[in-house]
This record gives sequence, C-alpha cells and structure tokens, in this order.
Amino acid sequence: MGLINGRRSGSEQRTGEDAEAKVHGRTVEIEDIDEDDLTVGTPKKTAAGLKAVGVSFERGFGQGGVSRTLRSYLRVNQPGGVDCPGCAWPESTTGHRKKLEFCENGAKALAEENTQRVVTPQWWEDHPIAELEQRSDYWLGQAGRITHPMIIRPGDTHYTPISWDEAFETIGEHVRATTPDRCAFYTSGRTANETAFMYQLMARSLGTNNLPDCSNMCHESSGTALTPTIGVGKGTVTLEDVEHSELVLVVGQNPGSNHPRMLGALTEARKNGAKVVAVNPLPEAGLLNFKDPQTPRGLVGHGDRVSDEYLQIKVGGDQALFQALGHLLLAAEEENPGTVLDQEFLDSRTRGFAEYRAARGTLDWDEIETATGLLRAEIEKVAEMLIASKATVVCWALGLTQQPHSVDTIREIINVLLLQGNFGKPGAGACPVRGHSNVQGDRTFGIWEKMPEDFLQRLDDEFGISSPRKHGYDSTDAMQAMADGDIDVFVSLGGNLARANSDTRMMEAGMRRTGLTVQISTKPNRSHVVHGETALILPTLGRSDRDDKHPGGAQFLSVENSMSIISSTQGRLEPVSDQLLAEPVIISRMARAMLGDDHVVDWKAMAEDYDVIRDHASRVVTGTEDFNRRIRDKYGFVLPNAPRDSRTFATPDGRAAFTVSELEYLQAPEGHLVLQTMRSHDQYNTTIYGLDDRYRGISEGRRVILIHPDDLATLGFADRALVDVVSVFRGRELRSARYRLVSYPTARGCAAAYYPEANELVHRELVARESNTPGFKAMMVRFEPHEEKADQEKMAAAVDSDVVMA
Ligand SMILES: Nc1nc2c(c(=O)[nH]1)N[C@H]1C(S)=C(S)[C@@H](COP(=O)(O)OP(=O)(O)OC[C@H]3O[C@@H](n4cnc5c(=O)[nH]c(N)nc54)[C@H](O)[C@@H]3O)O[C@H]1N2
Ligand SMILES: Nc1nc2c(c(=O)[nH]1)N[C@H]1C(S)=C(S)[C@@H](COP(=O)(O)OP(=O)(O)OC[C@H]3O[C@@H](n4cnc5c(=O)[nH]c(N)nc54)[C@H](O)[C@@H]3O)O[C@H]1N2
Ligand SMILES: [Mo]
Repeated sequence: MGLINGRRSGSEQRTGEDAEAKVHGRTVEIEDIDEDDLTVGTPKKTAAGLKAVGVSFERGFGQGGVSRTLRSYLRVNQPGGVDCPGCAWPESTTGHRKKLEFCENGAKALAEENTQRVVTPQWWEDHPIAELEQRSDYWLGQAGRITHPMIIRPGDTHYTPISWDEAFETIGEHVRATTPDRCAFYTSGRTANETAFMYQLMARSLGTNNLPDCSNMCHESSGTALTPTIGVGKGTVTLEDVEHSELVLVVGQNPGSNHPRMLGALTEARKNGAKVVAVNPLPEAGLLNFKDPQTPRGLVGHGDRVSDEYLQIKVGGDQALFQALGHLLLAAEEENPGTVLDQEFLDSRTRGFAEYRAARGTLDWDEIETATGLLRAEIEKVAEMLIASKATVVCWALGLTQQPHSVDTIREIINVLLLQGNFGKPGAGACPVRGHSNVQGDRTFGIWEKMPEDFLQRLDDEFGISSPRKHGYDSTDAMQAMADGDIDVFVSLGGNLARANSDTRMMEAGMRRTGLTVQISTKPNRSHVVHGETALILPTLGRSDRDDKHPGGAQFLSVENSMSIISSTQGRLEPVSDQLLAEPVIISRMARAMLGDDHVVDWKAMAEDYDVIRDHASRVVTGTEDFNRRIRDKYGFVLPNAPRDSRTFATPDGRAAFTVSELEYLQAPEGHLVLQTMRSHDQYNTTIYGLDDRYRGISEGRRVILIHPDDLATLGFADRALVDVVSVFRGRELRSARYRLVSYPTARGCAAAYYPEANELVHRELVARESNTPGFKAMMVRFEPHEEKADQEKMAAAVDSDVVMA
C-alpha cells in the first residue's frame, strides 16, 4: 500500500510526464472477486436498522477517513450542502430536515466519491490494458479516484499521462476530421443541470442531436407513456402527497436498496392511515418491514411494517394487473353508480373514456391469472382498496420500464389513476421514481436526442446558433452505430456505457471500433478498458469536491429531484488531486477546442461563473425564470407541473388521454424462464461497492441466478448447480458462463440475476416498443450444466455468431 502524499506538485499546464501534481491519498490493491467464495443465507424480512448505520460509517471511514466522512455526512441533503449522489428521492421542503438526511446507500455513494484511494499515473503504468480487461467492475471501481488526464494511442499497451491542453487539442483534431453526425455525446444522470445545459449546447452548436443518455435505459418508457397521456413526462406528486395519501402502490421497485429514504415516507404515510401495496416478483425486505435508523424505535425495536398487501407478480405481468384493476373499478361503478369513479373529472378533463370502458368491460380472468401468476381474489382485494381510497399514488421504477410492453403497462397505470381523478389533488398522482440523482434535471436542461422544437428554438434565439432538427441516437441506436463503424468520436460525461448497455459483446466491439473515446470520469471503469483506437480519460471533480478555482471564487451547481424540485449543491472537500477540473470547465475547454475560440457562444464566461450559465438557461428552460435568485432560496424552487398544480394537461386538446392496449405478457418457451436483472444492495449501477447483497442473503459473489425451488426441480437442477445461461430471442442465442443457481422465493417461472454481469445476455433487438429501452427485465433463458473445458469454445462461438462487425 503506497502512500503518495504530495509526491508531485505544480500546475495543470505542463505535460503529464513531467507534471508536478499535488495528489493526496493512497494507492491500494484489493483482491478481485472469487466467485467460489459465494455464500447464501436466508432472505431478510426487514430493512435498515442499526446494521445500516454501522455499515454507513464503516464504509465511510474505510474509504475517506474519519474527518472527511463526518464533514460530508453532515452536509448531505442540507440547505446549501451537497445533494446526495445516491438517488433522486426528494428531501422535505416544508421545514424539518434531520441532522443526518441520508441513508446507508447514500452514505456508501458518498464514501465511494470521498475515498482517499487514488489512481495515479503509476497505477496505470503498473496495470496494462491486457490485465485490466480481466478485472471485474468491482476491482476497477475500488481502485479509487483518477488523479490525472490519461491517454492511450493506437498500439499502446498502457494509458499514459497527457496534459489538459494536449487532451483538448486531441479532441478538437478528431472532431474536425469528421462530421457532426459521426460524433455522439453520452450523459450519465449524475451530471448537474448547468453542466448538462452546456453539454447539449456544445453538441447542438457542433450540429448533432446525438445525445444518448442513461435515461434511455432507465425511465424512458415512463416519459414515453406520460407525455402524450398527461402532457408531462414526469411524476405529478410531491413528497407530502405520498405522506398524505390514502393508498400507495409500489410497483416494480426495490426502495430498500435503491431509494431507502422512500421507506421513511411510506412509514409516515402508513402512520397517517394509508395502506401500502407492493407489487414485485421478489419478496424485497424493504417492502416488508423497515427499521428507521433515524428513530430510537427503529434502532432497537422490531421496526414498522411497510406493505399491507404484497402481490408477488410474475415478471412482465403488470399490464394485466392494471387492466384487471381498471375492469374491477368499472364493474364496481356499474354496481353502485356514482361511488367509484370521479365522473366530473372524467367528463371535464379527460378524453377516450368511452373507448376505454368498452375495451375493459370484459376480461378473461384465466388469462389475467396466467399473465400475473396472481389469484383473482388477490387482485380483487387491491381493487377494493382502490375503491375505498380517495387519494391514491402509484409509484414505479425499473420493474416496469425495461420490457417490450413497458409503455403500454405504464399507460394502464395512468388509466387506473384517471378513473378516480387521482391528479391534481392532495395525496394523489403518478410517481415514477427516478434513478440517478439528476437524471430528471439533465432532461429538463436539454439532454435528449429528440428535444422538442420550442426548446430548440429558444436555444437558437438565445445563442445565435442553428440547432439541428434531425433526431439523434439514443443509447441503443448509438451502440448499433458504434458497432457498425458509424461513430468516430464518442464522449461520455460520466457513466459507463460499455457495461450499462445491453449486448455487452456488441457494445464492447463498438467501443473498440470508435476512433476516439473520451471518458469524463471520477473512477476507473470498463469503458476505460474497452476503449476507442485513441482514448482519453478526463478526471473530474465529484459532487462533494470543492470547486473554487475560478476568478470569482467557489461555485455551486444545481440538480432536480424526482419531484421536480431544483436545489443547489456545493461540495466542500479537498479534491484528491489538483489536476482535477470541474465538469463545466472541461466542457467549456472541449467546446472551444471543437468549435474554435471565436465561436459565437462565450464558453469561457460560463466556466468562470456558473451564474452566467443559469442566466442563459433561465431564458431557454421553461420554469427556470429568475433562476439565479430562486436557486439561492433555502430549499430551491419547484418547476411548474400542470397536472399537479392545476389539474390541467398540456396535450393537444388540453385533456388527459385514456388509452386502450392489447394485453401482452412474457411467456417463456418450454424449458425456459423469464430473467430479470436487478441491483444488489451493494452497488451503484455499474460501480460495485462490495459483495454483500445483505437483504437477499447473498454474499461474496455476484454470478448467481435466483430461481424458485419448484422451477429448479422442474428443470432438473440442484440448488447451487453451476450453469451457463443461454438467452434466446428471435432464434438467436447469447451465452454467459458460470452462474450458480440459488433457490429463492421468487415468483414461479421467473429468475433474477445481477446487472451488469448479465448484460451480455440481453439481445440488442430486445427493446421496449416506442421508448427503445433495452429489455433488461424480459429475457428468456435456459440453463446448461457448466463444463469447465467447453467454456472457451462456447464463448468464442458466441462472439462469432452474435457480433455484427465489418
Ligand atoms: N444503492 C443504489 N441506489 C440506486 C441505484 C443503485 O444501483 N444502487 N441505481 C439508481 C438508478 S439509476 C435507478 S434507475 C434506480 C433503480 O431502482 P429500482 O427500479 O428499484 O432498481 P432494480 O434493482 O432494477 O429493481 C427493480 C425491482 O423491480 C422488480 N421487478 C422486476 N421485474 C418486475 C416486473 O415485471 N414487475 C414488477 N412489478 N416488478 C418487477 C425487481 O424484483 C426489483 O425489486 O435506483 C437508483 N438508486
Ligand atoms: N441489465 C441491466 N442494465 C441496466 C439497468 C438494469 O436495471 N439492468 N439499468 C439501467 C439504468 S436504470 C441506468 S441509469 C444505466 C446506468 O448507466 P450509467 O449512468 O452509464 O452508469 P453508472 O454505473 O451510473 O456510471 C458510473 C461511472 O460514472 C462515473 N462517475 C461517477 N460520479 C461521477 C461524477 O460526478 N462525474 C462524472 N463525470 N463521472 C462520474 C464513474 O467513473 C463511474 O465509473 O444502466 C442501465 N443498465
Ligand atoms: Mo437509472
């Protein structure tokens, strides 16, 4: 363990080799995963509690040391502090915030960023690409924060340091040597609003809408379903609505691991008399019971129950469920007219009700039971709860967005909410629970391959540019374009597309074909390892780092949470290296390198003073008028949301739309199961924090398939059998070797594996209709006993047959 304390010092202007950088931190070598160490215990029935507090501090102290950790934990999610990089769940804006307004997994996210482990030029020298290719995501991410800009040129075996000046010149040369439509600019959802705004402006000034983002793989199906039906592609509730609802449905979501602070809101709602229904194929601990670590009772008591009903639905059965619920509401209204539906709302605010009623008038219960794996009586019970509720919220996340029929499924949720007028009244509404802490803000500020005309027009007017109108690539199309050799420059503002996207082998082949890949990153990941012919790594400040190298002093940024509240975020910790640049500075310099110093946009002014960015944005982004004043309010400000604010809908005729969809669900062929992929409790997307999926009882290994004991028996496998997984789609097969089958109480016919390991099983063509989101929760798989020897041959065969390369 080498300690590099102030070994180098100096300025960013020199070339990397002789740069005298000030780096503080230590390099560490951790052991890589040994899947044979896997242990399996029993799934837990309660989330959080004292253990969660212990883990928070243990991880924090282990990565960042005591004082850094305490300073960062005390400031997270406080007014004027740092927005937690963990998730997009909101904090209260009505006053009371706890001293520690975060959760175990927020703490881990901070610990990972605040780490004092560093990845120096020496580290890259010690680890050739050939070695890094063999390493797991866990090993790569745990190495720590990248301290210097690095480059790898054609024929190189290692990354070597490069000066910032040279790095930007390299980008400029590559961009000028090609055409704008052969460049793509990816964004991950941690990017702040101001940064996102500059980034999309840069792409559009260059002349492309190729702005794929993580949202394409995440909640795109939600936006696609919501915009035409209710006129806004976002949720329509506030935190207070959730807490004062009479009924909350939590569908396709695992808040215990992915939005732990939501459990506080659900417990609060139940205390206020609400009922909570969980809909999930897995019995997730956080949806069963919760011990709130912020209360004494939560630390020592038995905890609070979270859900009143638990529908253990089959993967992909939710459209059927919501069709059935709609049918039951209509039937109940017919029986007792005037008691169930909000007729006044239906008449005055919606369209398409008659067609919907006609379509849902009848129902094939056998098929509904097959599709959902639920009993009619279970569904009827939830329908009764809906009928009894005067204010219902439906929350959902990725369990609904990553399947072929996802958009239809979400439209069925909207139908059910519309029936009872659950929009624009307290305690009611649609609540897609967003993922990355600023994924929603990035969209608001223009990161989208098909931004609407009015935004583009205002952007053009503000800056005197001519934005292209042709839609760009989303993440799936970008992968295809890369694999086809249609991309020369790929820039990634955060994220790790090589691992996050579907069809890993195709994605990696595409990255390797690209002329220049540029990763603006905090930590090493797979997208650095499977790189373009030339590749740059540009290390940036994280959200909790101090950003004060500006003429006007320290700057702050802003983010938007899942409930449309924009607030400021400002880091205060000493960066691990004085070579790191803030993201707006990187974009400003990159833009000038691409577009020339005489470009009509004053990039330099924006990077020097973020108020300048906000001033521009306030004239382009709807709802951000007077941005610079309002962002300085204690809790920021709320963006307008027509359904929520005024029960109005910005659709062409001003009405919310009912939709009719054909029933669809996932049916695996004989001998196959439906496979979903999900997050463990110890990861942030492709960043693997540790190997402990505590609530599900899995530790020290990640290549597992959770499978129902009866399915194990039917398929003729023993618990813990070592298998290869074969995923089939339209007659084509993808394989992934060496998984352990683990007997688990999931719904029958469904299996679950961890993302991103299982992404190599997702066919590129398996996407949600309309939204083009990969079918990460809709694979059809079978298992074959794993034979060590056949391993290499099979993998080689899979590469030959499945990757389309010229
Ligand atoms: N700690 C931590 N927090 C995170 C993240 C992280 O990786 N780690 N990621 C962030 C991001 S980007 C996102 S988008 C969110 C993701 O948050 P989630 O959506 O909670 O993420 P997943 O782990 O994909 O879990 C999906 C859940 O849906 C269930 N499910 C799967 N298929 C179906 C189905 O067909 N129907 C139903 N009803 N349920 C189904 C699964 O069993 C699982 O409980 O979390 C964010 N927060
Ligand atoms: N099979 C399967 N695949 C999935 C999913 C699934 O459920 N199943 N979920 C999808 C979803 S919901 C999402 S959102 C995507 C996630 O896709 P991405 O957003 O592309 O992936 P992340 O793992 O969140 O990105 C992690 C990397 O971001 C960089 N980073 C972290 N913080 C910062 C920062 O402050 N600035 C910068 N510049 N870089 C930073 C680090 O270098 C880190 O390695 O994956 C998708 N892929
Ligand atoms: Mo996400």
